[in-house]
Amino acid sequence: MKKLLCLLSVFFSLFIYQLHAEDGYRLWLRYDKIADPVLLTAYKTQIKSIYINDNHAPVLHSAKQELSNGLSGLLGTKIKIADSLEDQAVIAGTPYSSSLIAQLNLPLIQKTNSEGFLIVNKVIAGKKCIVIASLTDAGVLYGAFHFLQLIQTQQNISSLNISSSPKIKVRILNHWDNMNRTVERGYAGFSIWKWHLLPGYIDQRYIDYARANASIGINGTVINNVNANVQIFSKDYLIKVAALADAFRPYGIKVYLAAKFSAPIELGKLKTADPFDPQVKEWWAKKTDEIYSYIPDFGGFIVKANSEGQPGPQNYKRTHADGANMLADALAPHKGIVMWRAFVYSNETPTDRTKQAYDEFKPFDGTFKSNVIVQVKNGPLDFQPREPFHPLFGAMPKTPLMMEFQITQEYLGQGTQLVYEAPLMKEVLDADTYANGKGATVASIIDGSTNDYKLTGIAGVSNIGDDKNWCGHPFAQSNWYAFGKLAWDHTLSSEKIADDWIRMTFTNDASFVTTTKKIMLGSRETMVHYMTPLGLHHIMGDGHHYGPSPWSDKLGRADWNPVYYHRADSIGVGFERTAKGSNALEQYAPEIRKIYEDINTCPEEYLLWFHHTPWNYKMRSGKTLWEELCAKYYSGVNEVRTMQQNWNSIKGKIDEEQFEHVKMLLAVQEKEAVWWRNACLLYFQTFSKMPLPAGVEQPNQTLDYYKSLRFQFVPGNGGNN
Ligand code: BDP
Repeated sequence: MKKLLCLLSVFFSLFIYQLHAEDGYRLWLRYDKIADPVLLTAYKTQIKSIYINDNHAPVLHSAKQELSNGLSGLLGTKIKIADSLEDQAVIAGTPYSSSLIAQLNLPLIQKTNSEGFLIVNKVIAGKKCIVIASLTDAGVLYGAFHFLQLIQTQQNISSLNISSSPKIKVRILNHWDNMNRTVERGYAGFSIWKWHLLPGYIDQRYIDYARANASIGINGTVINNVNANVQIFSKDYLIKVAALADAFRPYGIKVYLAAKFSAPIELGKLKTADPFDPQVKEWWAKKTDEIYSYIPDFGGFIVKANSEGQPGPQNYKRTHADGANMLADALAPHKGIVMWRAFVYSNETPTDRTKQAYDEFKPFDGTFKSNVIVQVKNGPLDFQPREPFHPLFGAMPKTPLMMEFQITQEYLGQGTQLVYEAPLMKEVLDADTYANGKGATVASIIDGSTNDYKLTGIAGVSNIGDDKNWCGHPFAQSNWYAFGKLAWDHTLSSEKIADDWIRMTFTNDASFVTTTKKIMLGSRETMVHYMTPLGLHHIMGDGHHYGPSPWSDKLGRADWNPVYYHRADSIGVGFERTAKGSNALEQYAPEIRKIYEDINTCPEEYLLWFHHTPWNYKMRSGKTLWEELCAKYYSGVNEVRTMQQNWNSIKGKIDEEQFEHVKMLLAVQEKEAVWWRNACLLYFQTFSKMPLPAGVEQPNQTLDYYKSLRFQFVPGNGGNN
């Protein structure tokens, strides 16, 4: 009996050890020993050593280190770094770094682009090996991470024949980090850049940040907010930026900066920032040279100009192209690029806000210098739960356009809600622009294949902060991960990305993977249901954008007010964007116009985006619009409750701490979903004058109550709290 108890206690402590508390810091790069003994033995017989001739090349060295740490952790035994080829080795390198790889004559040029890689099994001089090869060091690093992922997700590695290359060149995070370390629209703590300790102190986080990015193929980062502070261009700060660049370089990550257009005035003490002024041009040229003197591989600038109060070329009656081209000239000698944002709209312009970017930029197609790329948000408004794709995609064949997604969940539940964004990103990437006839998807525009763009790019507004687990909500990490994966290969499915992420982040346990995947894959649509169903948009709280506030009508600018967007009245609800209204539809291809213009063929998820629709309009379900709206809001709440039940069903499969963390946040999400449903339906009911569905949970508060709610210290809203 005593023996049995003893055995039980050993077993129990082992079990506890297996499920020890995870703090989320390691992200998807957990390299814990493989639990399945059969698999473990199989891998151990196939991987006995690592052979990489890195010649002190920093990126190759990172690949070597990652393989060594990763494989040693996963196999539970120190994997030898060999200095000659042995049996069962993992070899990695380029034909230039390794004569062995050169001799293999792998089809690198035929099958990969410069950052791509091959992973193949080979027998070399009688020795069985796994070869990770690329034309560049960065490609080797990406291949190394990919190989580790295969093992983390428990794939067979005995007949590998993988070739993978990024479809887009610039794959970049945009940090909206302020220099005082607040993060605009950040819900995971303060900025991870400790400016006051730089350049002397290099936080381990910078290195782990670069590793995490490299593991998903991200190759650039804008480290400061697009609402930029010119101090970043001061000598003191450039030296700090250079220290960060040094920390990221071994992982193939380039640093870019957000440039404020008025920097020549604010920092250079010039009288103007007119892009045609010779002194202004000279100031930027000199400043750019100075930046490159500190950071020789500096990537370039992102610019938010003439948008939401930011200065820009229009202050001097110049165009966006004039402004972008002036900066492009300063960067060109160094091979830097300008990412010029198309997120522009003006209160003074009487047209529909969603039309303004197209109106501003389309006329300048073909006039931008070759090192300029125009950065366009996924939709024409502003990162809403659902928007149609931005009409500029497909409309500027002679100007490279890059995508801007918002990874941080400003409008998608902020720090409290589980919303997996891959389905949102895929919906946009897969949308057909009909630019060159059928089949010109948004993805084919931004990867350059439709219009043969030489420069291609994709940006994600970061959700990273100094929270221990980086992104706040444990599931928010999946959005950083998904962005990187889609930036590399937009043909991947949301499901595949979720599957890999769950296995690497939590566990390979089959029931956990299946259930969690179900939760993730449905979560975006669920959020749309309880926030902005049927094409509603921009009905969130003022300023901080937290919670519902469809009644808001007091903000300084008409186009910041929710009432501008939903236009509810006694007849119906929705923004008329057909020819009968703002005619925003005219900015899309005729094939799209035709379907969306007709209320009877317009996809219902965009109904209220394009049509002011009568409350008693008959939906395809047979319900009236009002009944359907109610049904959607109710189903959104019910779906959150199902998410909760599903999560509860997998208790015990991961450590208690993370399980409880998610569980508590799901409870918050349920409350917030109820809040959205009740507040929106009670408000819209004042126009529809129709009853809420009978026999279901009724709002337990009045509309006045919801209107009276005030939230003072919502994170992410900078100085406005
Ligand atoms: C909006 C955000 C604002 C950003 C702006 C932008 O509310 O904080 O500065 O986008 O993208 O969504 O410039």
